[in-house]
Amino acid sequence: MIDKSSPLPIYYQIQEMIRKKMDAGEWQPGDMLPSERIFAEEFEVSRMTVRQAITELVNEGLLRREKGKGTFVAEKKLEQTLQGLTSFTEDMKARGFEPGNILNYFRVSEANSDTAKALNMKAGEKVYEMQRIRLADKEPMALETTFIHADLIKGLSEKVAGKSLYSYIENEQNLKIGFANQTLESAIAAEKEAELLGIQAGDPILWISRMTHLQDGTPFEYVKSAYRGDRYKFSIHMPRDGR
Ligand code: 16G
Repeated sequence: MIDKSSPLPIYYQIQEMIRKKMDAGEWQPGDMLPSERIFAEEFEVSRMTVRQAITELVNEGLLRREKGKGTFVAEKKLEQTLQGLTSFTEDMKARGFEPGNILNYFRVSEANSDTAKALNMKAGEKVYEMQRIRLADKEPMALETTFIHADLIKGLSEKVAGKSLYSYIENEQNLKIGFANQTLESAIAAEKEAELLGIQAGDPILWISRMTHLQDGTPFEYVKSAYRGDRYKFSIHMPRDGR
């Protein structure tokens, strides 16, 4: 399969071969690849060449290396569109995943200056604060820390926090959610986030900060979320006439 007389570099040919096997479903997410030594013997190339091919695919996120174990086909990333305001529960259901929640804490607290500014309230006023690990088919995807304006969204409890917040607001409180403003920043996971997300400290994450408003423009929710960089990609539709 490797053509040494081809002008295409050998490491590139090895990469293409790996990509093809993945596209064809011959190698599935979670499968272990043959070792670099086996590849090198099979293709009669140096291990360095094999390593170069694999390292690039690891950097692209298609493969992942596990220390002392080997190289594996990475899980496919979930693609999340950035237009349209949806909830985690809705996003997961739309993709055929079972949404899940691990509630780390739920409490009533006082807004600090940062939260007060985001929610247009005075520092010290009452907010609900909760932290949830959001799961797709039982796998951690994101860690959300949420602050809710307690005078606007009444009656929040641990029970509600364990389910869909947006569904509670719209269907049980009969309020209309209007729009959100959101920022995305790349970062690396600290020890604490890594442990909760089931990744390693130093792995890439995406910090998303969202401020959500009711239809009349009042902000009710301030959320800071850490999304797993190895499982998420975001897409956006950009019409030229939207300038
Ligand atoms: C999404 C939102 C979060 C919101 C949650 C409600 C982002 C970055 N975050 O995770 O702000 O609180 O959905 O989901 O998109 P729920 O209704 O399932 O609780």
